[in-house]
Amino acid sequence: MAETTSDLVEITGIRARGFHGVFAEERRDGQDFVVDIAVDADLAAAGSSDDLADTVNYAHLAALAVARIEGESFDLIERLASVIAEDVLADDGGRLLVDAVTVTVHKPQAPVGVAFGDVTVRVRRERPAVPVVIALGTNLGDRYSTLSFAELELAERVCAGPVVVSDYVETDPVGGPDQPDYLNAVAVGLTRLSPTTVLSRLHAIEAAAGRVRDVRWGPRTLDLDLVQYGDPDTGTDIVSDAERLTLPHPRAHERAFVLLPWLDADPAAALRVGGAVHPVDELLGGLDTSGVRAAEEPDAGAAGGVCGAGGCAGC
Ligand code: A4P
Ligand code: MG
Repeated sequence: MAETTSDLVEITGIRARGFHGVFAEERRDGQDFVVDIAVDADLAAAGSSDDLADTVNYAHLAALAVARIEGESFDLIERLASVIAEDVLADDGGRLLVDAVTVTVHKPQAPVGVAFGDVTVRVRRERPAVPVVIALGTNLGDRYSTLSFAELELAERVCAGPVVVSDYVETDPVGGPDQPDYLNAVAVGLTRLSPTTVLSRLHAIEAAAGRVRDVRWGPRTLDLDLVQYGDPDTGTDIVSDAERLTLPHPRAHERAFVLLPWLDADPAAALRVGGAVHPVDELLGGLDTSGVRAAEEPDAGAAGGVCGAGGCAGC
């Protein structure tokens, strides 16, 4: 099962006046509450880009905490800590980066009746497991070994629980320069990682399979696209128009080499297109599927190709 990253953004000592507590005086007079927030997030991109857009802004975290301290009164600081944690998971300022959050609430003026140093409550919340759809494509090297390597890596590094992978399909290349036919598949599973962490794990798996990014839409040993994150049928899917991570994938709805295998992996699949949610079989009805054929796996003994890929277990 995929582990979250060990990178952290942490802000401590966020102080504001609130009216939380079970006693009438606390509700009437208020007191100071102090909050610490630590978010687990993959900071590799920010570490190399030096761009605030690639990390969680600690000022945003502080604003969320202050809004809750000064907002609706709760009896318990356990509740205050929980709602702050839920707010951070639901809204990290559009970064889609937070894998988990730890919130500590201090109540140093609590009416304890004896001299004391501090009272604290700490909660840790992870993202709920949500459905994730990943398109796999390869047209260089030993394509079968590469896809089976990618399946194992997705199960290990991205997904929580079982991953359903479609049958492989042989497909005519769409767009780009003259290039060999592709082997495509779609994997459907659950993840507890943030969308940005999923994307960076996909890039790491591509790199381990020898992917070199030179020609856009050009031939590649392995392409892993995040087609959809969350469930559009329940409105929990993430929609993003950021260039570094567009969700759902902007071209998935027009590609038979994605939709046909996806339907194989999940016959009830649905995809959001321009605000409306469509069953994938309905979207497929409007597409030319003649460039997508069932793939015939070669003899196991014929495998070769990407056996140098780090950790490859498919050869
Ligand atoms: N990016 C933004 N959103 C996403 C997302 N949802 N999933 C960014 C994955 N990446 C996303 O991708 C370019 C940039 O898109 C990344 O930096 C990422 O941050 P890339 O994988 O580096 O380059 P690419 O794959 O050449 O570009 P792109 O736009 O992903 O191409 P497509 O749409 O994947 O098309 N024909 C057949 N038959 N089968 C194929 O699999 N694949 C392609 C590539 C073309 N023709 C094909 C196939
Ligand atoms: Mg791609």
